[in-house]
Amino acid sequence: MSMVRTGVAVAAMMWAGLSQAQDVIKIGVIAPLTGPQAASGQQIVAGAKLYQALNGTKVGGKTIELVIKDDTGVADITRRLAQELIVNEKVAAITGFGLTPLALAVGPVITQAKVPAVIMVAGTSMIVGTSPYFVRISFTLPQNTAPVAQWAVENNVKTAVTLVSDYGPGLDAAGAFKKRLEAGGGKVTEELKAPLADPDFAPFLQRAKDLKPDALFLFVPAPTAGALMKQVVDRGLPQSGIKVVGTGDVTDDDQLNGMGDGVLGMITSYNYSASHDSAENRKFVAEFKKANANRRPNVIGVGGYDGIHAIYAAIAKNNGNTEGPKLIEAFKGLSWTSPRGPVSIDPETRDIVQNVYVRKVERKDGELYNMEFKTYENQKDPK
Ligand code: VNL
Repeated sequence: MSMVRTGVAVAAMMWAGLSQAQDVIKIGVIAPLTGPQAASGQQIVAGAKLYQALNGTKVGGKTIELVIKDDTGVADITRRLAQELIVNEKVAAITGFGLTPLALAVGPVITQAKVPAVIMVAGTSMIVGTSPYFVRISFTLPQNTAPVAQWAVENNVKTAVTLVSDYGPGLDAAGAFKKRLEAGGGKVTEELKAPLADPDFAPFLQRAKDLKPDALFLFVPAPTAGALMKQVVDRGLPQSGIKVVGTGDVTDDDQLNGMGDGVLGMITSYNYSASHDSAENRKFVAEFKKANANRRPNVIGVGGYDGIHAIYAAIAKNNGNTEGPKLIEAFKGLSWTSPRGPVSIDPETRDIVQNVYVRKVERKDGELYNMEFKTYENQKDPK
């Protein structure tokens, strides 16, 4: 009798364990939490955790569990972690990817395993086309560059020099700037490229100053912005008669206050500003600061937040079914109001469609902000 009862009890416990496992959906978050890109990883994780803190962990009766891993910004580690998360943890999707090479490294893994990967940061245009399982909620560099190039055309810039980090997003940004400026009658007179790792910007900035163009266009990945802009300001470029412009990566919200008054007046275009004037953003910024020792969210923080939102929305749309081929379909055509403004996922390309804003660095309430003054609505990647 007691053996029967024990058997029943064990079976009941096993059943409880099994149904509990089935009720949990694991999502792998791979981010550079240490190393030179650590600032990006911290923003990803802070944004992702904030989404769960504000919206709970339940979707369609299941519990969403984030499994967070540090790839240290090294692509081979990103790939290995993706494999381990898929094979051992049985994650329904992976997300994160703080740099273009880190996203590209997981393409073959997700294609083979048929597991969706949601890109929260990487911005090189071609990434999403390399696997039918990629979705992007961040931005593309051509998308974020075209409006500031248009601003240059409209503000009498006839000659420009471009200075970018020498890898995918930098080449995309420089190419997009040149295309727009030259379509508007201007000319890029020199295309400078600085190494991605440990760059010394001094010789490039001196070269740009000597060339005396009407404008200097800049792109570096956001965590490098502070180092670049210190050199730009120290060399007096903004005062030299050259209009210094860029994508919003170089006036990164996470570091803008540390750049000082030398960056006042700088024009950039971007998909997100911490000063974006909407109810959703005011709440997002206030809650992010509260949860992160008053740190300001940047484009990557909002990427972490929106990436988890997109995953929740896709799982909800499928009533909790997370089979890879069905889950990737559910991302197509999603639309929502992000802290950055209205966004959607293009069902054809799986890339983000969003507003891009032209902004100017101004002082507000004692702090530096990128103040939006012109909006280009519903921008796709301008292929
Ligand atoms: C990339 C593009 C990375 C823009 C960034 O910061 C950024 C990338 C980490 O595609 O590697 O601001």
